[in-house]
Amino acid sequence: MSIHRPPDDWFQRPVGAERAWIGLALLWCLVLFLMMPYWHFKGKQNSTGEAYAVKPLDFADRVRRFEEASKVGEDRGIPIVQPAPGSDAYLQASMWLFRPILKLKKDQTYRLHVSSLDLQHGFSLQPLNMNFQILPGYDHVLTITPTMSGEFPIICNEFCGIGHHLMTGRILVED
Ligand SMILES: [Cu+2]
Repeated sequence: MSIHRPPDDWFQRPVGAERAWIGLALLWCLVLFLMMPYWHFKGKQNSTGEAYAVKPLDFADRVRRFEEASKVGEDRGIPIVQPAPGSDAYLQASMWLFRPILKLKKDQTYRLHVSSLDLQHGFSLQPLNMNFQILPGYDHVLTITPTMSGEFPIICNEFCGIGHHLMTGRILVED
């Protein structure tokens, strides 16, 4: 420990391998920095940026109405809902479940509204690894067009409490 200031000539310019590594690290920082705007325009899984303010209870209300209007089944108490192609679909996140289970048609486009009733959750679509934040107070609209049929689990990837590891949902896509 020292209470004296270092000598004025303490700095020595990096040379040789040290200089090369600093240069490489800086270059890589710039590449990653430029990837952000690049991916914003060229990435195929960006959100539309379309979002609206919504009160959590109002959103829950819309989800209930959506479920009642297009329900086609039920699995362990969670409704299975099949919206008309091209229409609005709703997904509600809350501690610690997603509802409803969505049944979509391949190659059809939907406007998927996602929001949370309580705190921040994560929407991670598997196995495609698409990720979005789900925030209470925001109705976030994702324009989605499934290109594969099958069953796609949704997992919450934002730690949200004691039941977080159990928080899963599903999107079913049929031909
Ligand atoms: Cu969670």
